[in-house]
Amino acid sequence: LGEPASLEDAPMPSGAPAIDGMVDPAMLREAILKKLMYGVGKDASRASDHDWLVATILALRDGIVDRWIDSTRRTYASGKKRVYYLSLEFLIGRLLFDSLGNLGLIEATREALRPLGVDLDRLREVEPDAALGNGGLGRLAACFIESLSSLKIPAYGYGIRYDYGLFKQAIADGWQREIPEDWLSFGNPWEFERPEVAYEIGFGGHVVDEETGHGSVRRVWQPGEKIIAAAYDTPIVGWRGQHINTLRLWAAKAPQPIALEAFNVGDYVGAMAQRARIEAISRVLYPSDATPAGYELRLRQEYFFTAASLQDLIRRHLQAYGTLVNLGEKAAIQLNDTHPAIAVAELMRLLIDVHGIAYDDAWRLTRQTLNYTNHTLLPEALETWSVQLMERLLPRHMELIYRINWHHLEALSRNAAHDQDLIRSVSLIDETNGRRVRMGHLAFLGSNKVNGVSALHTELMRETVFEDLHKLFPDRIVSKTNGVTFRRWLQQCNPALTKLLVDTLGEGVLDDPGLLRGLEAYADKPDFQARYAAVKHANKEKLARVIEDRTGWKVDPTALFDVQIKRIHEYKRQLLNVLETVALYHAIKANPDAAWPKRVKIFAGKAAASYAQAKLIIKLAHDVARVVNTDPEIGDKLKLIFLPNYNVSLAEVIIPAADLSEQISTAGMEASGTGNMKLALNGALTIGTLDGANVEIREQVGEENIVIFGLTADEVTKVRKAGLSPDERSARLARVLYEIETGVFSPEDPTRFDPIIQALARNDHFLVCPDFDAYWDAQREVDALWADQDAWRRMTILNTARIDWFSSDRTISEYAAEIWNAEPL
Ligand code: B1N
Repeated sequence: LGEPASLEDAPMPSGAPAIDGMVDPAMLREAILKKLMYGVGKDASRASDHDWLVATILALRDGIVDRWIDSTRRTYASGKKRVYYLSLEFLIGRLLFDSLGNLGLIEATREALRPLGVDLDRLREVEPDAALGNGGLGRLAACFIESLSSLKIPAYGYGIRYDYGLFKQAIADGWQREIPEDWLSFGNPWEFERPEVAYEIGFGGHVVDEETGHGSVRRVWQPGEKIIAAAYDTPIVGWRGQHINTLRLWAAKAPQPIALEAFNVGDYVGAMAQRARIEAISRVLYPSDATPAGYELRLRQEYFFTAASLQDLIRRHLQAYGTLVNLGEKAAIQLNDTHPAIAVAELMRLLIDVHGIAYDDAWRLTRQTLNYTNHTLLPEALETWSVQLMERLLPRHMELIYRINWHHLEALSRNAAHDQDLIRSVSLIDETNGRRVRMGHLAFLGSNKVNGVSALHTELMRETVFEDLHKLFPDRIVSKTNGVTFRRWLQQCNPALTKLLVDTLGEGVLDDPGLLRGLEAYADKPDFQARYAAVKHANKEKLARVIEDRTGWKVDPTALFDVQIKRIHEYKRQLLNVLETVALYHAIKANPDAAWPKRVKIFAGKAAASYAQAKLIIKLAHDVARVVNTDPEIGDKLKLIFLPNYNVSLAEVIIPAADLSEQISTAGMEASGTGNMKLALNGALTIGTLDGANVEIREQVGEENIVIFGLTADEVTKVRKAGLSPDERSARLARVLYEIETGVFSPEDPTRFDPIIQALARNDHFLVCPDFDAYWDAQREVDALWADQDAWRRMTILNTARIDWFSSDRTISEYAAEIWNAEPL
């Protein structure tokens, strides 16, 4: 497809970067008005908020481009190693305040727009969320690319430019409905289409021997189908605008000749159908979180973006160095879960078949360059692809996987390991259930380092799914506890708390979260406590308005705001929380005059479109809410709220307003969690199990500043082995279940919740019942803590003070030092 020119080849800008002029509101206003006129084609008197938003972004983008090119040039000149983060998901959310905040232009932009009668905060709300991800894994990728820029590490994020992001959730009569998320319908002013950066991606066909002319033959893949991957670039601005990296997303396009050939023989409609089939690859994000999609289109998506990204980075490397022998020294590739794990075979294919490198050298280069992050141990979430499908779609890759497996198993037997069970367990091919390729094993073998996302999760990786591989390669698995970017999850979403922190600790706290530790000295000071509490109260008033607006329920902002916000999944145990709500309802009714603290239980989250049990839990929450929220005897003592359409922007409103953070997964099942970190940072107390990063949050904030309950991961394993008996339920839990089972909350359909009741009765895999009483007790402990408001404030201030380690800057610094061997510019 010719030599793709790109940003890297652009001429050096002359003079001072345009952005420096933007700190002057008058100049910025000029720039925005020009963009409105010539970029949007609108007159100021007729412009809508959306027109103003586009004009503002376009003006800002001009300033960004200068620095972007400058960053790219400095990267080239430095010769430093580049990091490539391959992820099928980037859950970015809105970008306006990310970029403005990091450039220090929020106030200047506000001033620029004000005389035009335009309110920046209104524009902020108009920007669509880029929801190119499902949940934690995709949001982590977004935090990581922001931290990579902030740390000035030369990096690219690579992913797919889905036309449709994660579906919008509507609630109709308590049931979830999915609505397409058409985020591009008004265009995307952030991105640059790069028609010159395009690669051919093959599928199907067959592999043939070709004479090399030196008396030997080589294997050549002749794909039956070719698709174009076209690049779209978005600048990712780092803190204080000092470095800007690129998020490069690929869109699938049909190559012209296919359509033309068919057109020439008269089949115009057939040609168009073919085109639609091809372009379906980047049409829509798979809406499953921690469960595999398993369909052919998913494998096509995975290979499509992986192959395009590898071709692109190899082209860049060759352009700079003219050879691939130093690929591992100049490029580090991070595989975000197994979704891009086909990279192991694709990189081998490119090195051997396209660049003529010998197998052993290619394997060494591959192993030097690739690294893999595992994000879940749920057995149903571990990706495998049937050998038959792989042979049909990626025949050369399947050959290479067999060869990699042969070398791997051969090395085993050379080391005198003839244990058939061991061989079966470490083989790349799972033979137990039809023949399937284990993508986790492939990623493990092809990587330099393999990491888990919290200390506990990493340990469980070593003990469970990768037990035998870990014994063979004991140095390969390392732990990299997740983190979140404080720019978005403190500075942007909670400006009032940020101001209080800056007033108290100085500006430096924006650059170095370690300075938050200075808050410990203020935790007991009544005037600081009062200011901290006032910030929280104002944030809760704002959330209360959103709740009324979106659900119609009125809530009291002085009540304890108890939040569980995350994907709906049985292992995350929203059900446990709903059951406790019912038990609390009973207790208040039985003793209405006791000193019950007012509590608002707030839920938000989407269920995978095909996950019936999760959707039923959403319905149960709504049915319980209908009874509890309208009971005059209960009043403000208890409210259950389900906020629809949880996304990044809604999280930015809920998190600063939360008092209590629910992190109650079955121990051993939540790999890390990242909402737990955001909530603690914003001054919510955690109620949680010893799971994922909760364990490390407890270590950091101190066990007196977190409420831990329930079975540990080890105990969960033991209880599951021993089996449960349903008659061990307390009277309190039995009554709750009895009422749900007999239709007290669903009189119009008394058997509605039978699937939930049966799941608990049959084997209760997620141990909702065995943990119920401990959870109830922990919640009553929370009631008691809340009753002493001074003590409560002290605890939450200490959470903010001691959460600094969970900055994604720390996480990325660790990846850079211990996995990538990459340095900042
Ligand atoms: O990744 C997050 C963790 O904080 C969460 O604990 C973990 O559940 C989450 C298949 C996944 N694991 N696996 C996925 C997402 C989409 C998909 O198609 C699996 N998401 C997680 C960040 O480490």
